[in-house]
Amino acid sequence: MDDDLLEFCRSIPKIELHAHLNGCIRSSTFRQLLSSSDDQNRLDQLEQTFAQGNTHSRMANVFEKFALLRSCVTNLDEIRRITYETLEDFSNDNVIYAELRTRPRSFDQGRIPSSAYIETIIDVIKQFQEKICARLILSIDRIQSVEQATETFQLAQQYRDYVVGLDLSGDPNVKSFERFRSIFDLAKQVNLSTTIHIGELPDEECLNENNLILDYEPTRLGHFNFRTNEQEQRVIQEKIPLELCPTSNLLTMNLNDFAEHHFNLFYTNKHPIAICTDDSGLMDCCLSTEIYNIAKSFHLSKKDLYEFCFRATNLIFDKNALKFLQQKLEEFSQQSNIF
Ligand code: 6MZ
Repeated sequence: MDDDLLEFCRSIPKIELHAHLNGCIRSSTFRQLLSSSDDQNRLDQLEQTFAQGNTHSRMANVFEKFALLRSCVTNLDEIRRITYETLEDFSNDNVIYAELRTRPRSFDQGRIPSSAYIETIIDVIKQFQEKICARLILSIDRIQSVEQATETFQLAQQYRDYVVGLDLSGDPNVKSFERFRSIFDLAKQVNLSTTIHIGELPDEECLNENNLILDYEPTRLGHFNFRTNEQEQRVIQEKIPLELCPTSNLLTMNLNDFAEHHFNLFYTNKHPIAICTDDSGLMDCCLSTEIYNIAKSFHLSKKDLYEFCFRATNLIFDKNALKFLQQKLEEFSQQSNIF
């Protein structure tokens, strides 16, 4: 391991643009929240069998873990804790700006509404504001109804001070972008940025859905693991920014090495890219090492990395934070003598 490069990746001020809040849960916290031994055993089993499968079964495994996680997070205190620990972990890793995404949820059969869920997260974001500038992206889950998704859009409007975007995520087996298209159109009308998970499975239906997503022209795209050459060229020509999550992509795509990751293809085309963690807790990764692994695999120098991180700041949804982030990076470059 190149310690000097790793230290550089740790110390450079970073931005995180693709992090699912509940997926960031520390594994120790996840274990504590699992109440029954049956659930503990199920988690053990899922962890043991993950690596055996192909992309489809790995995805199924990950989504079973998400279902287990969802069932054991049952109140606002737990969400407060997960948000607190997530921001603490990012801030300790020198992440200075983070867009956390989450699907709003109610607890206690609706007695605690989704607005309380969002307010709890915003409370913690405020507590951390001296250490890290955090914003929210609200996620529509592919399995939800149009009514539920409309409620999420309305919540995004209600909390615009902190909510900076709308996301589509969830089990990629469910091809539902078309169903939600009208809501994403509304988002455009009110200048709410959008990011859509695209190309997560190697199948025909997924490739077909990619076209519908590209026709919509979202502000950013997540993953883009599986795509046709035509779709690839379209994204490059239209300069639609990509959120790439190396460890998560490597695991779900079943790649042997970071060197097989599609980062380089887009990087060499000077495409706008952000390196992100996706689910730092569940995937057991952090942003510094994600950046380090990519730098190592594709022979990026410190100067390349600095320029890459600087360019990525242009992709944030809360443009008010741009100046502050770029200043932090400039201060860092002056102190670290990379040029
Ligand atoms: C698609 C993903 C994902 O919303 O409860 N999520 N959706 N692809 C992925 N790549 C592996 N990783 C996470 O965070 C957890 C939820 O984020 C989505 C899933 O719907 C998961 O249940 P929140 O905070």
